[in-house]
Amino acid sequence: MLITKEEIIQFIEYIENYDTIIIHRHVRPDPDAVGSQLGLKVLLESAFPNKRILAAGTITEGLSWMGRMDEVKSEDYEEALVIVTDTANQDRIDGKQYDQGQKLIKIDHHLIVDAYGDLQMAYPEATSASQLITEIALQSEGHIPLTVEASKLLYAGIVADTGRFLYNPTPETFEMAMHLVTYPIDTRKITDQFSEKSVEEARFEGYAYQNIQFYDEGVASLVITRDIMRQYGITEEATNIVLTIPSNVTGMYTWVNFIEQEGDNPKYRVRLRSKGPAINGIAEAHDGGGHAMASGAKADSEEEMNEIINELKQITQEYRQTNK
Ligand SMILES: [Mn+2]
Repeated sequence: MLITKEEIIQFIEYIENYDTIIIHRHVRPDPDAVGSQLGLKVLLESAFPNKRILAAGTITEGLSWMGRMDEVKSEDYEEALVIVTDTANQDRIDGKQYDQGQKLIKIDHHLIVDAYGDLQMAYPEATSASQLITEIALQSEGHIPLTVEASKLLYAGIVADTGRFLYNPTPETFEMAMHLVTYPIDTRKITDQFSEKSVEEARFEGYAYQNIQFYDEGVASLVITRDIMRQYGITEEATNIVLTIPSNVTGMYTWVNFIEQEGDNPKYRVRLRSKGPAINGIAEAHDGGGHAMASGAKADSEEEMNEIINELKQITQEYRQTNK
């Protein structure tokens, strides 16, 4: 268990003191954001049937299988406790009235860059926010017991943020998952929600596998034109599904996708990924930025695309030399 006993006691005290509780999470939600938000909502609803528990924010079409958001009005905040899950900084909170409540609680697993809230349960060593919500339920000594409905949502959040238990799961990750699967939930069905693709997407993946350039330097690149998107019936958003392909190819350390835009400014959107050298410097040099292993940039010409590929080759070669 990661969360301290004192924080759990404080958390339950806050919950007991408010009749209206509004739960927020980050913009452009992923399954962990929604899983932790709605998982906590259904837990509190079942433990405190007389309280009003509201989920704030906008949900995307792709996550509607997890549940729905509530309509939250300004006056709802007046006497409310507000909880924000899975959100490192206040700029990224979906729903700008999150600071209009009586008290604010943060529950998050990202690096601590913005310490906000009257109570902060921030544990970067947790692999998902859903893992932390599960812990709260287990540590609550019966005040907020787990339910089947919550287990589905929290399991989905854990599965999504760990890439189906592939990315650095910890003993706590498995421990929480173990408790969740003691409930009658269809884990296969939940996992399938993340791996299923349409026929168009499957065909487009085939195109990507055939057309990715693999360079000896350990760099891979793929150009996705508007023509190709049209031909395969794929939206620009869906082109994301081929981005990770080179990560499973032996000898590849950095890779890039160039996605052609409608207009000329920029001509290409650039998605950069790495499992070795930091690539955010290259992204910054090309009108972008991001994380060391995942960044975005822009390219205005074929020439700039080649520049980016050459820069990747250079840092990748350097990285391979120093990490033999
Ligand atoms: Mn998360």
